[in-house]
Formats: sequence, C-alpha cells, structure tokens
Amino acid sequence: MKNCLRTLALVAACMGLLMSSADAAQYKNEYKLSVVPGALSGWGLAGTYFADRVREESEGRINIKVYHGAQLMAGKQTSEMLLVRNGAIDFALASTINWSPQLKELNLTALPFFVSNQPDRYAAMDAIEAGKSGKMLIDVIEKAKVKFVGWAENGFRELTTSKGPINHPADMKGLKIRVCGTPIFADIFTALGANPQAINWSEAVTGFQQGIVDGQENPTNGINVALKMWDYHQYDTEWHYMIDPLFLTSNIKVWKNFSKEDQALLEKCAKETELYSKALSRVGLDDGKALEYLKSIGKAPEITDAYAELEKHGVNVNRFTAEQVKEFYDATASVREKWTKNVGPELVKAAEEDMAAVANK
Ligand code: X2X
Repeated sequence: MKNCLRTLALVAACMGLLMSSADAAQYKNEYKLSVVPGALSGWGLAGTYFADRVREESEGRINIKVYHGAQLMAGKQTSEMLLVRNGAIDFALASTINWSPQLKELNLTALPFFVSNQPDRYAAMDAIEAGKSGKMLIDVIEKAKVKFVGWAENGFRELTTSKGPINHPADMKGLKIRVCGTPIFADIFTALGANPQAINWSEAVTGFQQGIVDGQENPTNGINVALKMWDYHQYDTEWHYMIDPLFLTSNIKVWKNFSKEDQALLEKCAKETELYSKALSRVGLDDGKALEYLKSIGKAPEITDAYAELEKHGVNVNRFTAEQVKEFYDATASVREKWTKNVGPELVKAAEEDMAAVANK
C-alpha cells in the first residue's frame, strides 16, 4: 500500500512537472503588438516601451514584437479590434478612435469639446479613466471578448492646416480636412462647415505631401511635432476638441494562457507604459509634471516645448481661450446631441459626473 501511494505520488509529481513545462511551452516565441502610427510617434514609442519592459521583467521569456504603421491590418486601422478578437493580433495599443466603429460607446471622448470644455482637460481625462465611466468603457471592451490591460494616451487632437488662422467656426468653411474613417469625425467637420475626407493614416502622410487636403487633426506632441507636420501645414489650432485615450488590449485566449504571475507582470508593465505614454503626450502642455516624470525615468525627450518648436519652424500657433472653446462647443451641439444617443446617455452622464468631481479641485 505504502509503495503504491509512493508510486502514485511520483506519477502525480511527474504529471505536474509535465504540465508546467507544457504550459510554459505554450507561450509563443513572438507575440504581435499592433500600433497604428510609426515608431517615432509618441504612441509608437509607448508600444516599444511596453515590449521592452516586458522583455526585461520576464528575462526574455515573453517576447513581444511591435508592428508599427498599421502593418498587421494592411493599413485599415478600423479593423484592428476584429483582428485582436479573432487572434490574428495578440496585443494592440489601440485608440478609441479606431475601435469605435465596432464599439460605439468608445466615441465618448470624441464628443466634440466635451472634455476640453472642462477647466483642467488632463485632470478631466484622468477622472474618466479612474471613475465610473472608465469602468463602463472597460466593460464594453471586455464584453466584446477582448482583454483590457491598461490605459495610455495619444492626446488631445489639434488642427493643423495650410490655410488660416482659425479663430471662429466660420473660418472652417470649405476646408478639406483629412479624418480617419470613423463616422463621428465626418459629422463634426460637416457641422463646422468643413469638408472632411476619410483617409487611412497609412496613406494620409503621402496625401499631405501632395497637398490633397488643407489640413488634418492629431495630437501635438505625439504626432504633429514628432512627424514634423510643419513641412505641410503652417497653422496650428490648439482647440483640444477631443482626445483619444489609448488602451492596451490582448486577445482573450492569449491572455488566459499566461500564468497568473505573468499576467501580473504584464499589468505592471502596462501601468508603467500608461505613465510614460501620458507624460509623452502632455510634456510642455501641462503644469510641468510630465517632464518631471520623464526625467525621473531617464526618458526626457529632445523636444520638451512643442509650441516653441512649432514656432521655430514658422508655424502660427493659435492657443484657444476658454471663450473660443465655448464658441466651438456651441457650434457642435447638434453633434453631441446625436452622438450622446449613440454612446449611451448613461455613460455620458457618468463621465460628466466623473469630470465634475475634479473640476473644482
Ligand atoms: O489616424 C489617425 O489620425 C491616428 C494615427 O491618430 C489614429 O490612428 C487615431
């Protein structure tokens, strides 16, 4: 009996060993992480940072390769969510803007002038992510059978144009503006009297070179300065009209296949990526905290004052006053009304409450 028990224990131990090595063997040699813009954009740098931190922390056991430039979806950025869900992509550092065609709630922070009309737009964004509305957004992503791992940031989207300056909604009349293929953008620019052109980012930059549009909108630090938009557009309108938060996601099967310890490791690296990415998006545009943070991790970028950099390159930088933001807020009321119905009035209300809670601090 004793021998029999010993044998059983041995068999069980061997099975355990076999299982754990089988588990480990199930890890892929390479995990694919999708990022829409190029490696030198703030978003691209954040993707690389995550992959690097995971490689370091796991001592090379988890190898994530970043595919910049929307390579994994042949440029069609609005298909990214479907490809993460079906497993063609393992991870994506994604923008709400590119996933909102499938998940309409993610249009929340694209409601025009909704976040920028707050006294402190960065505090308002953080309050949404940390609050009830952020939780509701995470639930939407996870109900779509994609694992949410953490937040990051592309940034508030600002307008760059070859014609200008733009001070009032009337100045937008007839301007051909490149937008991504997400419906709310067409509505916003149409409401402002402009002529929106849906073009994938992968083709947009050559389009700017050829002058096929009069302008485009993207975040100042992460895209407009990083990609030297001054080569095409001499007017920068800092109107902060909407923000695309980024979120790190994983295919659900890929996620479940990681051990609990490795899931915690990935979450820790995602949290660091959030801090890094937000600091890159906000440096020089906030109260100084972003630069302080970047210095503390030894990653202060070369350009820390985007407005000065733009001006150095001959760009006319037009920083909207709160009154100008309000004028555009009023001019886009019909878009917010229509899209509040699409996003869900409950979610919009929760976000308003989250933002109000920090507005007077
Ligand atoms: O297409 C864009 O403008 C970009 C790069 O910002 C996004 O993917 C949302």
